[in-house]
Order: sequence, then structure tokens, then C-alpha cells
Amino acid sequence: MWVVATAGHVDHGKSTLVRSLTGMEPDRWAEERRRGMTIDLGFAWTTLPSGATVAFVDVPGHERFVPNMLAGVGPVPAAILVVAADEGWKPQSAEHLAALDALGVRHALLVVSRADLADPAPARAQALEHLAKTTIGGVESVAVSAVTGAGLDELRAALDRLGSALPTPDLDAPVRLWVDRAFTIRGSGTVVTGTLGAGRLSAESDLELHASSVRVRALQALGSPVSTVDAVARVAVNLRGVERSAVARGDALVTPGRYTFTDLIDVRIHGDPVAGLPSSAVFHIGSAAVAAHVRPLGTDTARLRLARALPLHVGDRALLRDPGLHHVPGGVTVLDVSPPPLRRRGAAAARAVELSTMDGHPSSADELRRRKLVHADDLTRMGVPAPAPGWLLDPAHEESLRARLAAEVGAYAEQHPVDPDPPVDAIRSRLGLPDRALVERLVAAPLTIRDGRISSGSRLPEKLRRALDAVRADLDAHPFAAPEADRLAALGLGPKELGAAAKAGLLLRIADGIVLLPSAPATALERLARLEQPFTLSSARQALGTTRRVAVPLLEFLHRRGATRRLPDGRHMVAAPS
Ligand SMILES: Nc1nc2c(ncn2[C@@H]2O[C@H](COP(=O)(O)OP(=O)(O)OP(=O)(O)O)[C@@H](O)[C@H]2O)c(=O)[nH]1
Ligand SMILES: [Mg+2]
Repeated sequence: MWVVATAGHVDHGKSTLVRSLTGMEPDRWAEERRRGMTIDLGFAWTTLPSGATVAFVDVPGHERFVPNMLAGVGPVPAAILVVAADEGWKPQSAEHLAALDALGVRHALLVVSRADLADPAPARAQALEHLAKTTIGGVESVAVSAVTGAGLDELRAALDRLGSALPTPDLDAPVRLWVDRAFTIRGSGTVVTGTLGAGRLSAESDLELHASSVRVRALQALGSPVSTVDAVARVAVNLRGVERSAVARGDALVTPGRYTFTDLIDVRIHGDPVAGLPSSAVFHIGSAAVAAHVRPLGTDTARLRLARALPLHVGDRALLRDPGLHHVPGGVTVLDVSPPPLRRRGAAAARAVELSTMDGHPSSADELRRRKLVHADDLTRMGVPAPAPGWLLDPAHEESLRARLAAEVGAYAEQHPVDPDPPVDAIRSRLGLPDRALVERLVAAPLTIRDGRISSGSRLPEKLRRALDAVRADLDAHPFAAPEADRLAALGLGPKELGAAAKAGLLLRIADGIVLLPSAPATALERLARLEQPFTLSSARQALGTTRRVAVPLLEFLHRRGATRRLPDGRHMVAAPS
């Protein structure tokens, strides 16, 4: 099956043509038949001489119903432009053609209708001239009369040629079925219909509707139940557990995890200059028509804030229309479905420059360069093929993160001399990364991860080590000249750092603020043992070459250890070795 939409000015004979070709009535509503005018979309199908089935989406030509027309042609890859021989080119001939062009419809056929009423040649020449100016270019044309039947066989043959020239649909592509009708069938529940442009639908499969999961209960194509439907096709989907009121034209059923539901996009606008656009317009894609606030960014690019989120991909073609002005500005190409916020001063100007380099062609390398860090699942949802699963890092960004990580690990160690190894999560949050797995990936030798912490191998940070080296050098020269408070302060050695040094066995803390080398007690004992026993504090101070500030706590320290004894008269003696 393939699907073709009609297009053309009001009353030019679109519905009559569909009726003549299919024997089915495209004007479904009594009001349409009473007024002799199509209001909403009509659906019909027939078998062509080749045996192929073609389904028609018949659209209204009246200018008031252009939104319905757009909903019909939006998801359809081919169109029949109908121009009446007796009327020639008219405003909605032009508007519909511009819409087809903007939406990227490349395959079309010109039908000059009502050929029994006038010579079709002038209308044909006029229409071909307009078509030639669009990306549709040259097309086949057929003159027909629904009254006499002239040209209908030729038209059937031309339709077969149009159908066989269409690109083969990608059946592995994700599904995005834009709903054009939603109704209830007694006993079955909610049914939606649409044109399946790509991919494959199966009964009992799961889809997303408004970013939540729904299940397909049953499928129909061309009025008959089927278990799977391949694109391109008209399809009716019976949904399980979805209220009729929860779904309407303009919604889309999509393959789970394959589309970004977004209300903020950056786009390129083709045709009219962006500066001339109104600040509010209607964004049309598929069967959806959503109010959009337009913020120009650059000469042909803009940021659109949509009134509701739509499932979109980078590269989607859409259309912006100002309902007040009955003309179609050029189409829109979606450049970014997850654009960065523009908060900083100058961010909008920078973004405009960036957008000028983007073309809507999905590229993971470009996305990585711009985003620096992105999850493969998010790329997939943007319609950008991911080169690998999981988190993806721009190579240049990865290098700079690795350097920042090493610096953060060092900084953490300085702030936490006692426990210098930072928890992985502390570094994750300092680097502003969304996942521990990324930190683990950035940790490189000499750093390692041990027990959920990043270890730099050396227990003490560099700055602390240098300060301690200075103190130890002083003490090597004068073992009992404990550094004064101002010296310690100058070296950045507070109680925390001294505690860490003590823990690491680099210094011995004999009292608050009094540090010596760990070898000091043994050296002291050696010298004190050479004194006449017992000895006074004063002689101990002289033997050690120090002051009371150190001698008093040192003797207390030795006493606590049982290395010296204190006599009732206040003198000291070295305890006999036991
Ligand atoms: N003489 C003649 N009249 C035709 C032919 N095709 C359509 N008509 C008449 O033209 C009028 C409009 O035809 P429709 O098929 O309703 O036109 P339409 O393009 O579907 O109109 P909208 O859906 O309202 O845009 C009707 O009165 C038709 O009977 C034809 O080939 N010859
Ligand atoms: Mg009609």
C-alpha cells in the first residue's frame, strides 16, 4: 500500500476525483455532503492496474480549513495537486503547493480536473510553471473529467508510476503515527487512525502517547484486521486502556524511547526572513497544529516555544503559519530538539552563530561537540544515531574533565588531610557530572578507585608534604626546638594537618601545638640517661638544648610512658630498663 494526499483550491474537484477512482465517499460528514464542500479529511482506497493498493487522504480546499489540510498532508509522502481546467490557478492552489513544498513532499502528480468544462491546456501550463519553481519540480500531468470519465484510466496508470517512484519506506525506523482521527468503537474502546510513514506496527506492542506507555490491542488496515502493518499505510489502532478523551488529532503514537517529547526547539526557517515573522504563529507537523512563540536567533533561525510538547527529531520538516495571514511562509527544519537555555548575556548571539552552522542533518559527532556530554539514549530520542551505548563524551571535553578531576582530587586532599581520598560521589558533584560511572571512567593512573573512593596512592597531599618536610628538616638540625606557633601557621599546619602528619607517622605530637620528630623521645632518653640521676627540669632543659615550653610536656610525655619517674621533690630520673 501507498498513500497519497489531494491538494488544491476549493471546488476544483478533489473529492469527486477520489470518488471516481475508488467508488468510496471521502466526504464522511452529512454537513459536507449538504454543503458540497470538504471540511475535514476523507479517506478512501482502491487497487491500481499494477495490483498495488493506493489510499487517498482527501483534504479540504477552502481557506478556512487549511489546518485540516495540513493535518492530512503532513505525514503523507506524495500528493495529487488538482487544478480545475475552468478556473485555473487560485490562492489555495498556491497555498497548498507551498505547504507541500515546505513539508518536504517531493512526489506529486498534477491533475487538471473538470476538463469537460474548459480546455485544460492553459490551467496545466500555469500549474506546471508554479510546480517547477518548487522543490517538487517537474511532474506528470493528466487532464480528467469526472463527468465523462475521460483521462481516468490515464490517471490510474500515472498513479501507478507515482507509487512505484516513491522511496522504499524504512521498516526499521521508529514509528511516529500522527493521529488524524480518534473515536470509540463499542466493545473495543478507543481507536485512532493515521498515516504510518515509516516503521512497522504490531498488535500487542507498546507505544508511547504523550511520553507515557500504551499498548496496541488490535490493528486494522483498509478496514480489515491485521496483526502487523508496514509503512507506508493507512492504519487504525485500537488502544488498550486509553480513554477516548485522552487522545486527539495532533497527538502521536511513537516507538518507546525513540522520540524527544519537547516544547522547546531551535529551527531554521526557509523562505521569509525570520525578522518578518510574527512573535506567535502555529507550528504544524504531522497532524499537529500547536501555537508557537517565535524568538528570532539570527537571520534564518529561531527558537520556538510550543504550547504543548510534541515528539520530535532533529531534521524534522514542519511549517510555521500565521493564521491571520493566509499565506504559508517557508517550511521549518528542526535543528535542535533539546536546545541549551539562553540565560547568560550574549548567549542568544552565540547561539545564533552556532545555529548558522547546523543543517538538521543528524550527526552524533556534531552533537557531542556541542553538548560535550550526552547519553546515547538521549541521542536516540533526538533521532541522532548513537555511536555507542551509555554516556558519550566529546574527546576534548573528556581530557579537560580528566584534568579537572585530578585537580579536584588534589584539592579535596588538601581540605581533608586526615582522609585525603575523596568519595567518588563528592568528585562527581564537584565536576557536575550526572553519573558515578562517568567519574569511574575519568579516573586514570596514578589515580585508582578503592572502596568507593578515589585514591591518589600517596596518603598526604603535596602541599602538606612540603610543609612537613620543612618542619622535619628544622627538627633534624635541632631535635627539641619544636616549631613555634607562628612558624606552624606560616606553613599552613593547623591542628588538622598536624593530626594527619601524626597519623602518617611523620611527626609526634607530645602536647597541643608541640610537635617533634617521632624519634625525639628515644633521643631525649639517651641524653637524659647521661645526666646525674635524679635530675632537675633545668638540667634536662640544658641537656636537650630546649626551653621549658618543650621540656615540660616532653618530660610529662616520657613519664606517662613510664620511661622516667618523678620524685616527691619534683626531680626526675630515667627509669631502669625493665
Ligand atoms: N463538470 C464537471 N464538474 C466537476 C468535475 N469534478 C468535480 N466537479 C464538480 O465540481 C464541484 C466541486 O467538486 P468537489 O469534488 O466537491 O471539489 P473539491 O475540490 O473536493 O472541493 P473542496 O473539498 O471543498 O475543496 C462539484 O459540484 C462537482 O460535481 C468534472 O470533472 N466535471
Ligand atoms: Mg472535497
